Amino acid sequence: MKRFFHAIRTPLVVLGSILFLNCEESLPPLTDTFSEQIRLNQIGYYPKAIKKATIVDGGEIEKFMVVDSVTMNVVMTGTLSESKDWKLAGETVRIADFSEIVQEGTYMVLVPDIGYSYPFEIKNNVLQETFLGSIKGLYYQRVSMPLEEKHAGKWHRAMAHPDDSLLFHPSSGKEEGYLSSPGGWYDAGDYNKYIVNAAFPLGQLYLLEEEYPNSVPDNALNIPESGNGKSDYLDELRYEMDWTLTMQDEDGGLFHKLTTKNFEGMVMPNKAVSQRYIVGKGTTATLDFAASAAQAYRVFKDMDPLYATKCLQAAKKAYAWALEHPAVEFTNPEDIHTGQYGDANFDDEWFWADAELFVSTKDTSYLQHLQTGSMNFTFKPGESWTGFMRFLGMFTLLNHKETIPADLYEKMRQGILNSADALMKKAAALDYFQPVDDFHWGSNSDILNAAMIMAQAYQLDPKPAYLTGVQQAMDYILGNNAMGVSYVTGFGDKTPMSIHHRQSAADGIDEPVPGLLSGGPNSRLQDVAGGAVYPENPSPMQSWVDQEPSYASNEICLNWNAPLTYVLGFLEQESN
Ligand code: 9MR
Ligand code: 9MR
Repeated sequence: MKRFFHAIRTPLVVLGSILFLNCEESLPPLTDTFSEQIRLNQIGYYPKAIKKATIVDGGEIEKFMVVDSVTMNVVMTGTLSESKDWKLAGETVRIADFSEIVQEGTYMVLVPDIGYSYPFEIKNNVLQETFLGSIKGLYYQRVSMPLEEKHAGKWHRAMAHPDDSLLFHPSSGKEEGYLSSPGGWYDAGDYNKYIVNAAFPLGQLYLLEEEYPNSVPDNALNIPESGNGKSDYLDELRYEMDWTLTMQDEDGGLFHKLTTKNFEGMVMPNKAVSQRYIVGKGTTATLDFAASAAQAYRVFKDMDPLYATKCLQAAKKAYAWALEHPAVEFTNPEDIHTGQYGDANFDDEWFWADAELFVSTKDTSYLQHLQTGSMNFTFKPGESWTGFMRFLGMFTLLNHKETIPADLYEKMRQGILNSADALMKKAAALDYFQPVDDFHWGSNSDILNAAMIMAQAYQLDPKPAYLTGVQQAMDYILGNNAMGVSYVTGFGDKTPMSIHHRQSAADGIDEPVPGLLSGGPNSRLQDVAGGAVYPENPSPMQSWVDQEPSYASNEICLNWNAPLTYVLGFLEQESN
């Protein structure tokens, strides 16, 4: 990056803090090039938040400044921390702490001999646009309808995948007939639809609505339903919920997925026309659906009581099927090669379904069933849809304290606080102040799921440290990380441009569809086989490439966007 002369300034002591007398000519000129050695939240910080930037390879440099990017006044001069060797990041860094700046504005961190950081804001509601953008990202995943220019802008696209007459694959247990199963969101960079990974993100998204009702009003998102007098958030979630309802068989069980036999090429949705099938039926899909549909009852009951009741009935019917089929594992049939979303352990799905159905129905048989199982409060990176569901069940029970026995409440409360404390301890010791030490496929979602636990702890016991833990996890996602990238497409100065997302790859538009979270560094590098090219032996936190073939590090996915939305929504409610 651009180097410049080290200007000599006269120190001046003002109100106990050392400022440098600022003559405009003494600041290095601002060019178009910002330093990639300065990592920070590229969107910005809440006034009261802890605010840190990471300076990579700064050598012996000890000072930093914060400059108001409008007036070019130096508003703070500070001392960098001691240098640290970060193993996960594979970097030597110093930290610039500028938490003392609470005045709203747009700023840059300036490090002599290194340069300026990207400009960022300090203000209340600093993440509101990113929050709304992450929900709009889901709109862009809509199946079975055209995205019109007035809602989708330059990412408008034609109708595709009506999904109204699908063949049953033998694994579904059906031999003849067709299923109509339109709508919902594409799972990820691929065009298939998977019940496990529809119900799980819905669960995370419903949680936000239950905790902070109507935080996204009508007309906030510019989606087709905007102007109907109802929350745009609920309109968007219902688009997915409606689809999952169609995947329930008459006997109550849920088909596992709606998919082609092989992944389609990197083409637009309307060019991806291979035959789609209804595949499999199993216990995880059925219980996950039961849980999310029971939640849907509570979320939709004021807006549309009839719809809410329909969801609850479907949930009970699914649960009844699961009681008859308590451990039917799904694995891909021989001729099906798309996402498996498999899981041989059903405990967390049972726990989640029991919790949601109990809270929605007050029927104590669900609670009794739940109490026969054990509870595991230890967060494990990489578990995602194979385990994180149990936390969703706990969050719901904790949010309905009055409905559960006091000892169960206390046990879970303590468990979540302990779990959050363990995560905070990790975050304090780990690179970039985030709580994950093992980087799997979708690591960004692990960081956000861990942040959900800290957010829950903050709701149970509002210690500022928990809020800081959540904020710093978001700082990581939005640019304070070992790639210096804000991982949300379109939000930040340096964002993923070549995501593994079929529409974004095929639409001829430079910018990818916005509001989508890249999976993030993944030390397993499974996509080398698919053509991704990494630097030699990347560190775990640098195992990410902005390349379209990198499905193991740079795809997008519903269960990654959902905790992004949850955490952004939480921060917008709690940080101002
Ligand atoms: O595009 C597919 C992506 O959505 C999946 O997450 C990923 C892993 O299942 O697989 C991708 O498809 C690749 C396939 O597995 C191997 N051949 C190359 C495909 C992508 O170009
Ligand atoms: O997130 C999933 C990851 O944990 C698995 O290792 C990977 C390969 O099976 O699949 C990922 O999920 C993909 C799914 O199978 C198909 N749609 C895209 C998902 C995100 O890459």
